[in-house]
Amino acid sequence: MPRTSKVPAQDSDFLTSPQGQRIAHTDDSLKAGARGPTLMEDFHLREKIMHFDHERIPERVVHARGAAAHGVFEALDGAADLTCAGFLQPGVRTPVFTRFSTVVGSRGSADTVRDVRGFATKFYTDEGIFDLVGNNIPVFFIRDGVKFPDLIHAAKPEPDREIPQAQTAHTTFWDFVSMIPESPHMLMWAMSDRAIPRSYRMMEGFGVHTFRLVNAEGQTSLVKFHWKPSLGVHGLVWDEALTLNGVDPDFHRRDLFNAIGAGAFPEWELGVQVMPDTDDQYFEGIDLLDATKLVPEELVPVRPIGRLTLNRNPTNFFAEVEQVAFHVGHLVRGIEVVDDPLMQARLFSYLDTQLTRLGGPNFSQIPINRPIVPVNDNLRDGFMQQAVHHGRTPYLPNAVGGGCPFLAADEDGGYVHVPREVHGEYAQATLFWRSMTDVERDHIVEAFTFELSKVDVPAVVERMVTRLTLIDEQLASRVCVGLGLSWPVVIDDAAEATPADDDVPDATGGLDESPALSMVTEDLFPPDGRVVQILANDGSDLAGIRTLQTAILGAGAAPHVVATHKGAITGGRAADQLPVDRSFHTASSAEGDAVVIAAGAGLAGEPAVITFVQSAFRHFKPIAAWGDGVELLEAAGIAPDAPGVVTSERATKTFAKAVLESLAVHRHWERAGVHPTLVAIGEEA
Ligand code: HDE
Repeated sequence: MPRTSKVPAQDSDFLTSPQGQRIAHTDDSLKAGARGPTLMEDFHLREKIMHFDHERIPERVVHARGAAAHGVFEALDGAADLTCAGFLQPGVRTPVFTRFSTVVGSRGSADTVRDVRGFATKFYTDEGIFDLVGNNIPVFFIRDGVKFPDLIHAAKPEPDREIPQAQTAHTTFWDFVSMIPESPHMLMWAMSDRAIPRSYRMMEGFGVHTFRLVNAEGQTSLVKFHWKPSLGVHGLVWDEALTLNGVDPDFHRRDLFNAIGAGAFPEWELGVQVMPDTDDQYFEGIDLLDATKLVPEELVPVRPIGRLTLNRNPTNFFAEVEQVAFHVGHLVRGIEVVDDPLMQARLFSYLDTQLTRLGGPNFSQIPINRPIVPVNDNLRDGFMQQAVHHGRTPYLPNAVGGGCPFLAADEDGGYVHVPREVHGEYAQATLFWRSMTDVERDHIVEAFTFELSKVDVPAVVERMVTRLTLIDEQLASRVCVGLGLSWPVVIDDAAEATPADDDVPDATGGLDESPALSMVTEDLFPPDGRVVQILANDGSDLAGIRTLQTAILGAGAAPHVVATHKGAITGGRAADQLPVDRSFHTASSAEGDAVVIAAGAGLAGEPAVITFVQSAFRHFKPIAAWGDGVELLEAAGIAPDAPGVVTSERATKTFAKAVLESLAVHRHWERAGVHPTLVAIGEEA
């Protein structure tokens, strides 16, 4: 549904001033002589410069860097008994706008940094706006909003030097979190590959907090929201993330924009874990008001209630992606928040921040923020008021205005809060570590080692290693190997190491492991929008490349021909030409999901191409070659029978099918050997 502005904007064929005067000349200012001085009466100059001077608005305090898309949400029949929310009744379709973001970096920072990702969706429902403002990680660093400014001050660039940008790998972040006993669970997630997603399209999303659903009979239940991507959950490997920050700092933004542009519409299933609404709001020993805890899916499976499809790119980034204002208090009847102190602070913050960011209290009138239902809010005036309100009774109760607008009772669709009485653990971090596959553990060890290597105060490192010891001794000792620390670390001041947050004896619901926490699975995923790089050159087998291109496109993936030069490559005959998508000057294997070497390319003697193929192999990606393309594999030291390597005499359909099947696995983790830190601590088994 187009969300257009009624403000006159681009409806003249002539260039005009903002006041509508047609402009005859815009290249020179009005001058007294040929070279100046410029005259004050040049209203066009002054308006043009004045407006330009004020084009920027403050970026978001957090989540400044983001990308978004429009789409549609269709309810399945899973929630009808849980909530009276109209948009969750079976078959109802609701327009939506979803914005993904990093947390720490500024607006212009790179996409593939290690960070939590925001996953915020605005539902333009028939009962008003509902915003689900979540993250791609199901828990949070802190459980009380009063600590949020401290967390963000510690994570943002250090204020004396404004370094580093968009990173938590620095002293102040680790100084702070090492003293926050509830943070290790989230830190485990943040140091996992979840924090370097392959694509926004391949992330899970979580509401994080518990919500209360209310059905038509007034019965309530407590739920946790989950978004599950149809493409599966996939990460980059760290080395790729580093490369991409240079090669294409817009990697995630571009990926989303291109996928939607190409018709590979990303999809997620919305689901809920449903828990009983008990007085203490605990479930199996897990505090449902504590955002540092999750409920394992093995205890409460996720019940699907809807499907989100993002199918339209923004028309104007500023008007839509920058000006969209999410707020956790934008709720519709049938959905309520709970007493969780993190949520309660958010309820204040999201409204408040818009006053500075969007310049006043009328931000709901900005096109992207407008509800699609009639509004009559009795709110008046304020900066940038767009409405011309009529009448003289913007107050209630009134008799002069006939008592309008009326209050809506429950049967009129009014939002009625369910009355509630107010009641004024590392176990889950360990559960996370135990649930990881070997390769995921290796990556967590490497991430902690990288981040703590950037910390220049030894006491902070030691405090953090002590915390890791409380999660798992093997984890701590492996990190110590990389940091060159002896283990166990002895802390002089025992008081420095705040005790583990295990006051709740069993916050794991009795589970030793929760496989749902792991990203590395045996599942196969559709290749929609995945990039297959075909390495070619003049003299390549163009017919073979075309066969492969057709098969890849047919499967919904994107073939990129990468050659030594841009323009076109020729086959055996000069007349036969094929367009090149990228040359090796700009292409990196980190941008692709698989590499195929064409016959006849003769690239085996090119050092840059050898490195290209080697890095794809080191990043566990499918690799294939046909004909004498195999020579490049040999030059790169890659055995043709290594896991995830496909070779063939010719580029037949069968070969193309094998490449696509290999792509569905995403990465061939079997290539990973025993991690050196395991050898170092004598646990190589
Ligand atoms: Fe936010 N958060 N947050 N946050 N948050 C903002 O709102 C805040 C928290 C999240 O794409 C701000 O409009 C406080 C948890 C997302 O526009 C601000 C606390 C979760 C986005 C704010 C939290 C989030 C924001 C900045 C602790 C995951 C981006 C600009 C009490 C469930 C939305 C703005 C978008 C944005 C405050 C904690 C997610 C300053 C005070 C937990 C996805 O209001």
